[in-house]
Amino acid sequence: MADVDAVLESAGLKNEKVREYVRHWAEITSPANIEVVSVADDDRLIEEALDANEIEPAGEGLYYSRSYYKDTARSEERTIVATNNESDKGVYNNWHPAGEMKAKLTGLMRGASAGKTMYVIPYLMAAPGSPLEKYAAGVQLTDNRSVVLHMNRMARVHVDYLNNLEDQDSFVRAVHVTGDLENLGQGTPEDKRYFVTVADERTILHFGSSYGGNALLGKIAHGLRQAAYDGWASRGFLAEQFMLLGITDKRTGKRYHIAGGFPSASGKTNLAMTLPPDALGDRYHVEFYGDDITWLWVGEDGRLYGMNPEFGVFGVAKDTNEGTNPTAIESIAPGTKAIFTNVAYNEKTRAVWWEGRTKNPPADLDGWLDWKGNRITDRDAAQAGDPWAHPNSRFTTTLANVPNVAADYGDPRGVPIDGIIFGGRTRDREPLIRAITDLAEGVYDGLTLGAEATFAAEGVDGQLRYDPMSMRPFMSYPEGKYAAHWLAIIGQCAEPPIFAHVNWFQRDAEDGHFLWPGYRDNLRALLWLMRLHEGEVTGVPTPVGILPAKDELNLDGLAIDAGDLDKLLTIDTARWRQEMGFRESHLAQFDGLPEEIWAAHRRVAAALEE
Ligand code: OXD
Ligand code: MN
Repeated sequence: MADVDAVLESAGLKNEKVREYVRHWAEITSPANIEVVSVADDDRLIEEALDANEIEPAGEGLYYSRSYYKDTARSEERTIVATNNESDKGVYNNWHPAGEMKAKLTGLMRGASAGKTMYVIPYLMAAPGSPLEKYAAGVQLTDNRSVVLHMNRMARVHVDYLNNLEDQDSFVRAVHVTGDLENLGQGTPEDKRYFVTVADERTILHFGSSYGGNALLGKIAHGLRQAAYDGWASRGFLAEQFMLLGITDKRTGKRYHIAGGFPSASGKTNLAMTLPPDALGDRYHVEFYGDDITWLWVGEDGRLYGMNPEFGVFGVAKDTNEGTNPTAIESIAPGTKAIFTNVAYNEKTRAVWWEGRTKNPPADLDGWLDWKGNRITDRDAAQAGDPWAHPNSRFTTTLANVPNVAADYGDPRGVPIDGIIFGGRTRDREPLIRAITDLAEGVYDGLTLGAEATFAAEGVDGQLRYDPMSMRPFMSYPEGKYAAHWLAIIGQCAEPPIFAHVNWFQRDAEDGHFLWPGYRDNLRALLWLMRLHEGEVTGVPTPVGILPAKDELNLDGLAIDAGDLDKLLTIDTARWRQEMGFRESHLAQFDGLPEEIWAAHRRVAAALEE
């Protein structure tokens, strides 16, 4: 093995605590080489990855990668939050003792990088100078070059972030070892994969995957699980799986910022990157800040501030096209250095394609390979309908490539948050938008967020798969304490944000058509929310929140059936009463849920009975 100290010295890595950590894990994982990387190495690493056939060219300045076919998604069952204190055990965090997990992972990682290069990735999950900077530094070790290429796009990567730390020891230790992917028993009782965050030691140990959702540790484990734990342990901030966007009213000059959580497949990335509908484009400018993570804290002026700790977007490709998300399409145009993963790829033309990219797949099948690398022309009749791309195929691009990225997206002060929204995919019951002005009721609404089970096997008809605040896969401490922490942080705000629940997916009970056009028109609901917050409209009170009066929604340029609009703006009380029963059992799982949350639940239930 290389002389670790000589390598770190020549890379300018001066932080002695980081050096100790690299030495420690290099001894365990036994790589053949060690290399410290920064974003400046990206072009060289791309060339090396192309030469090694780890990635393929996908047009000018675009790249294609394929992960092992059993390694294509985050694995929630194999993901664990460990600590040294059993009272950290919650419902969703899959808690295990730290000692047991560290021993297990050390065993699995021992010698497991033999013959490979260990890349040292010093990163920052914040804009430098952020008030949360001390929670943002990390060093990921990985034996996978493609993971480095992704981290270069998703985080700020440079040794200086670690050299310049005020407390040289305050960085997240994030170790990623790919393992022998073909022999890990993915999804079987012998599954050897472990994705562990040892939250009270700020150490992340992920073994057995090279897919982004398990392997980009800055994003998935640090940005959410570790940061949520740090935010609670310090009583200082919240880290949530939220998008963040800005709206400027060009007429009044006012700017608004809205953050929000949506369970997967509920349109979070499309909303984050939205543009105004054409008819409102002259008046409103919509800016993108982030599509997946927001850290939130209270500023000295008593306002809630938010920032996206990421540097890029790891977006779901499926159904992304010029109609659903034109800004995403521009962000992966030639020259952006975007990387596509597990989409379909044409080995002759270097084109990529995924379901929903165009209405029909390319007509000329010559050269097309599906996400597993199999020729489309070799498919037999039974395979003819199989998707070309994996449903969880992705594009990875930097924030700066998104055409409507906010000019101040890198401002370390973050942006003041005016609204927090929650939204699931719900075919009935949930109106287009209902605003909530009471803090406990807003937090209660977030805790009961859910999306419909997509098919019968996943759940009872009409019952949601609850995903509190869209953090179910990232919960790192008990839900009761999580709720109390939310109440405490937002409770400190002198000017608290308004809450709202949105639903773009309500359908007609008879013929199933979507009642609301969705996509860019969703801005209309958010504009109403901001007007309500400003006291410009009053809305219509209901037991579950304030709904827009019909004439308060800006419908300029939108042709919508009057009957559909009525349904979008009313409450189905009987259906809501049924929902309250499901909510009660959901919340009852959580130990120590604050009385304010139960009181909010009882208030809503009582109002529905009136
Ligand atoms: C996720 C992601 O898996 O953002 O949630 O990639
Ligand atoms: Mn996510």
